[in-house]
Amino acid sequence: MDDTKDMLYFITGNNFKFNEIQQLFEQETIKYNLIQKDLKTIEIQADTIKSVAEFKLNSVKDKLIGSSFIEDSGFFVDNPLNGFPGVYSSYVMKTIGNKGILNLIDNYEDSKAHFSTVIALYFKPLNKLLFFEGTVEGKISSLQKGNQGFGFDPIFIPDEIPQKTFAELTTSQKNSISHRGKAWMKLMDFLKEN
Ligand code: ITT
Repeated sequence: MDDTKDMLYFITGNNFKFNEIQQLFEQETIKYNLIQKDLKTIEIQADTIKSVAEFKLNSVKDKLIGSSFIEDSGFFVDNPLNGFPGVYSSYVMKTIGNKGILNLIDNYEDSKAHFSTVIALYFKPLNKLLFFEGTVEGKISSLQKGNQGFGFDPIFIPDEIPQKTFAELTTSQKNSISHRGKAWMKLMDFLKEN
């Protein structure tokens, strides 16, 4: 760790997410050390992942000792499930999982899906809460494929790489097109300017 740099805390209990962000972070030259903190956050059931993210960060606001961010992600099957599971993604992953989602779909060729991420940053120097969003569009694979990544990755085929699921990509390939990668780039642009 570089003692001359400020700390930037990523509050998450999900090590897969942290590893993706850490790999992106290592490509940058910025005045921060990135540190994972697994604080118990509260995830409310709201209509948008932005409201979930805002509540999640505010639920630990009293415990923050420096600039800190959380992120909330959702997986949306736009066709044929009208956006389900969306804000219910964690619960659906724990209950019916990828197999359950695949069972709800007949026509994989015509399916449409996306991932969205909202990063909520508490930026200490300005005492401000800021949001950075990222989305990736794609469709649903008829079979679970690949063993990289996590969560819904084995059933999501991004439009940019139409032959492969997210779980068949390396972390750096996924990061270069993913919801999380895009939200992260916006956060980086902000931190470099401030
Ligand atoms: P936190 O501690 O950061 O809250 P979490 O695992 O609860 O971690 P989310 O609520 O943001 O994260 O994620 C909702 C669900 O979506 C969860 O089941 C994840 O596994 C899944 N998910 C999130 N990002 C994903 C990604 O990049 N690829 C596949 N699935 C993802």
